[in-house]
Amino acid sequence: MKLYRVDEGAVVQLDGTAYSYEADWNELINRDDLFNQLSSAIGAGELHSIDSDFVDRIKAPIMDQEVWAAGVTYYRSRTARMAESHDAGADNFYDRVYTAERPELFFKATAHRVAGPGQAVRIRRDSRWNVPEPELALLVNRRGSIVGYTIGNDMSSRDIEGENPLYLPQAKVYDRSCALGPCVLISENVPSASTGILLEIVRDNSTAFDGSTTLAQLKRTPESLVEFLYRDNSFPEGCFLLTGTGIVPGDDFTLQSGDEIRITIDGIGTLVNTVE
Ligand code: DO4
Ligand code: MG
Repeated sequence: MKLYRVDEGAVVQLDGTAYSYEADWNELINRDDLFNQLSSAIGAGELHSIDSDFVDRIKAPIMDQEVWAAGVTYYRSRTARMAESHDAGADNFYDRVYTAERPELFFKATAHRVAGPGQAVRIRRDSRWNVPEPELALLVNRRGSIVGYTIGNDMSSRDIEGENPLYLPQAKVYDRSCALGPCVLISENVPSASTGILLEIVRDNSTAFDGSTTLAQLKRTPESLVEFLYRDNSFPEGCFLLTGTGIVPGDDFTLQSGDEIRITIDGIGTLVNTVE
């Protein structure tokens, strides 16, 4: 079952049929037993079906949720981080966090910094080396339960991050440094290890970069990341938690204005954004 946010509330999509659902987004995603509630409402004929053209009105699936992110959860990310921070003498930190019990978790965005499907993401003006980070994003309710999954783009300035690990918030948090969507897959089960994550960057109508990974490469479980995030930390309206990237373009690649970023996760869909 897929849940989309639109101006008037939400659209629920089940077995190819879309149903309109007027509800406050913050309240909806924090309901107990969301999956069964929505299934029962559809089964009981309480929702009316709508045309598929709602897809032109989809918003980022976020209102008052914070966005947080995990880092160095894939071996590919560990390698890339160690290389970019080697000259600063910081590679050891990334090596250690990959195997440590405590994960790297950092604040990423609030709703006004998030681009929805089809909207532009940004490169910060004081950076010269930038990449998208395609990540499985968890939607976690205020009680710390994972209620769904969406696609996240953790836009990152690699030169700023590599210069000094203390610059991480500047490399990661700026206006429209994050994209989420197009929908939330509402599911009681974590997507399987074989779930594919694909990234394609299109420049001047041809592929400038493509790469893929699977959730089998994710070193930590979603539940363990959430457990650390919610330790002595409350989220009154729930939160999104990006689970880290396993796809990093080569060191000679940087995003440019006009690039189209296409991120696909099996079972969820494709999130498309252009670079402003
Ligand atoms: O350690 C820096 C951040 C890494 C990150 O965002 C990732 O691995 O996805
Ligand atoms: Mg990341």
